[in-house]
Formats: sequence, structure tokens, C-alpha cells
Amino acid sequence: SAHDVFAAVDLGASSGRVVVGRVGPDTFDLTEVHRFANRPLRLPSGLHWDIGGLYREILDGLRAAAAHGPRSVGVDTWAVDYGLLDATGALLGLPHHYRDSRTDAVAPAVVERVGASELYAANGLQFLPFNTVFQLAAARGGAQLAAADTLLLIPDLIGYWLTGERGAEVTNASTTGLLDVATRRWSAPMLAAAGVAPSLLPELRAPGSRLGPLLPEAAEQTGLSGAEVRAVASHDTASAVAGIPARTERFGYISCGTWSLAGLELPAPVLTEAAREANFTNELGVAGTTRFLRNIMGLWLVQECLRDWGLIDAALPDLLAEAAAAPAFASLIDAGDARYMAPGAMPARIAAHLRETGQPVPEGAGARGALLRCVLESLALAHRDTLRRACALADREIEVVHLVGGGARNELLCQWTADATGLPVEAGPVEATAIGNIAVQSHAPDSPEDLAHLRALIHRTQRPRRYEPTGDRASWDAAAARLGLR
Ligand code: LFR
Repeated sequence: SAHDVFAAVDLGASSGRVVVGRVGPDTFDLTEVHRFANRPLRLPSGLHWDIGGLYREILDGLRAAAAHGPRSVGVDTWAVDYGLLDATGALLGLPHHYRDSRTDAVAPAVVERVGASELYAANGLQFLPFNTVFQLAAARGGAQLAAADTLLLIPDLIGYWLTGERGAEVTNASTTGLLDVATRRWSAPMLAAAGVAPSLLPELRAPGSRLGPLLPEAAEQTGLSGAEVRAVASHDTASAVAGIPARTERFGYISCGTWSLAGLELPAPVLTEAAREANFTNELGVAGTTRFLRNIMGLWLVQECLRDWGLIDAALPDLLAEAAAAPAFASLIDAGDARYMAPGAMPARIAAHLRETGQPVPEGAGARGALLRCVLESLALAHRDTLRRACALADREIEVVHLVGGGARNELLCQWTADATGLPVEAGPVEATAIGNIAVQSHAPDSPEDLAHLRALIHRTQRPRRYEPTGDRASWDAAAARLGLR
């Protein structure tokens, strides 16, 4: 037929959704059939994902998708986290959340033991305390790891429950720290650094490869008997980058949701000492590309302020209006700072940072709006700094910034990112991740030309909104200088 139908399961750190895509030569229509909250579980054993609850929501979503007759299903989620299976295939305990604190002391100890340069040469990753290699080092000696037969990253775990097939999709595997950045195979030295046996890791598989049909119980619970499951770019950020509606190679991107992932798409990794010192990561993208980027705290800062204030997302528009009216550049924070990683008491943590640095803490009427302004201006400055550094490190120039994900809805953030970078920002699609997920199922891009062709279709059907830089350049330069940023 002229159109094919696909289903995307996209789990983010704060919400999940199931989206149906109708794709044809000039069509790329999305229908969200199910959306649900993702609320972590805090237990005596630490911060965990409620993986059973999430899986039930996925089955419900796939049941809603079944009415549209998808030919295949793909699953993407956040990176690095995993479940452990015993020899019978049963899950051993609840997966830990990457924001759990158990790696806080272990990660620096592993870096100390192995050497930061050695780690970077092997896996090309930015230092994040939650990289899988550090999580495994923290789990070492525990009963679950001792009993484990197979480690599955979250999207691969869901794929296993749906199909019975085990594997490790390579874009997501590239975030673990266990993949060799040069060979794109599991790295024996990195496995040794984590202290795990090579047999724990399943075979790698490429985005676009087939897992198989649904198991009888999954088919029965979803009504999806005809569909098969395909590996997509199962790292959500890899899907989001695939879904960027770029029309030039000279683009930078910000995948802006819970995190802001800012950087460049490159043909090969950049493994210089300067890139390591600037803490840039080389993660794998579709069609053999490298995602050269850095993690910035992102909308997590906003989400955690709202949560602390007992407000829901619906309260945001009023607060954003207050932020727009608050004085510019009154107080600024480093939105790349790992001190904001853990959940809880976000406004107090920001206030403490402002006090330490001798900046005014917003008070009285309009204080929340002013704090939000501080956060959003600081994010725009972090976007600018990260993109400028990426260009310098990779020796590239860009002419446009694509901002995709939930942050594309935030007009202040988009405009300020344009103003701060001095570049036009093309904002949207909000659902770039689901689009990239579906696009890998429909187009299986495996060359830069395929990718450009796909992005042209996405641009025609999901037109981004353009923000021209209009702000006062000198004041953004001065604000960046205050934080010691580029
Ligand atoms: C974004 C993301 C980032 C990764 C972080 C933790 O959702 O996948 O790319 O660094 O979550 O997994």
C-alpha cells in the first residue's frame, strides 16, 4: 500500500508514550495512542525504575496501537540502565535508576584505577557517574550480579519480554562504557574494569534488525498477532537525532527533554585529549554516525523545581510568563554542574549555589518566576557553551541549531538559545524521538544520503518553528563570561 504503519514505544525519564506512525512517500503522520507517567520507586535498596508498571503501560499502549494495524514495533528508552536475568530468563530485582547514588564513590575510584585517558581511548565516553561500567563496578560482589546470566539494557529487556529474543542494540550499547569506540564490539579491557564476565553481555545488533514476532502471551495481551518487533536506535537520544529535520550538514542539535543533549553529528569520533578534558562523549548514531555531545542538566531543573513547589506541569505557562517579566541575568548557575543530578530540594540547591557565588537569591512575590528565569537563561548559556566547544573540538562550523524534544515547546528557552548562540534555532518536532524510532523501522537509513533523504521528509511533514537571534549579543557574552563559559 502507499502507506505503512509502525508503532513506537518511547520511554523517557518522566513519561512514556506509544505512538503510531503512518509513513508514505510524502507522509509522516503521528498519532499518540497512549501516554503515561514514569515515576521512580525509592526503596531501601535505592532508587529504581518501576519496570513492571512501565511494561504494563507498554502492553496497554500496544493494545491501543493494534487497532491501527502496525507492521512492526520498536522500543527506545533512556540509556545506560539495565536488568539482569538469571539462567532461566527471570529478572533479578528491579533495575536501578541512573540517578541512584550508589555509584557516587565507585565511579571516581574506577577512573583512578584504570586512568581517565585509558577509559576515554577505549570507550570514547564523557564521564558520567552512572555509565553502566560504573554501575556494574558498584554492583560487584552483590547477590544479583553473582546470580546473573545476562545483562539487558532497558529497551532490550522490553524486547526480550515481547519476543523472547536477547541482544544488545548498538546505539544504546555505546553508552555503557563497555563498547570499544574503534571496533564497535564489546571491549574486553572495559569488561575487566567493570569486573564482569564477557558472557554477561548478549550479542550486539544493529538498528533496523529484526527481533521476531511477539511471544504468544504478549500477542494475546496486545492483540498484535501480525506485527514483528524491530530493533530501532534504542537509545532515545540516538532516535531523537535521527528524527531531526535538518536540511544542511552544518547543523548543531539540542535534544531537550529531561536532559539537554547538545552537540554535533559526525562521521567519526573525536578522541583527543581536549575532547576528553571538555567531557564530550562519542555515542553511536544511526547509519554509522557519531553523536559527539555533552549532557546538560536540561528540563530536569525545571521539573524538580515544580515538584518541590508541589506544582504540576499545567502550572508552567503562568510561571513562564512570570519568568519573562523577571529581570534579565540577575542570577546564573552552571547548568552543566553534576551537583544537580540527584533528585530533591532543587530550589534550595540552586539557592545555595547562588549564595556561594554571591548572587541574589530570588525572594518575595515573583520569586518562582525569577528562579525559573535563572534556570532557563543558564540553560541557554550552557547550550551555547557546549555547541561552541563541540565546533572547536571537531573543527566544524554550524549555521543552524535544531532543538527537538519537549523543550521545543518552551518559547523562552528557544528564543534565548537563539540569542545566546547567535544562531537561528529551528524548534521541533517535540516528538523527534518517536519519529526517529519510526523512521528506522520505515527507512532503515544506513548511509548519510539515506539520512538526508529521511530528514527532508521529516522537514516537509513536521515543519519546525524558526527563532532568529534578536537579543543583545553583548549582554549574552557578558553573562557567559560571568560563568566562565564560552
Ligand atoms: C536522555 C538520556 C541521555 C542519557 C541519560 C541517561 O533521555 O538517554 O542520553 O545520558 O538519558 O540514560
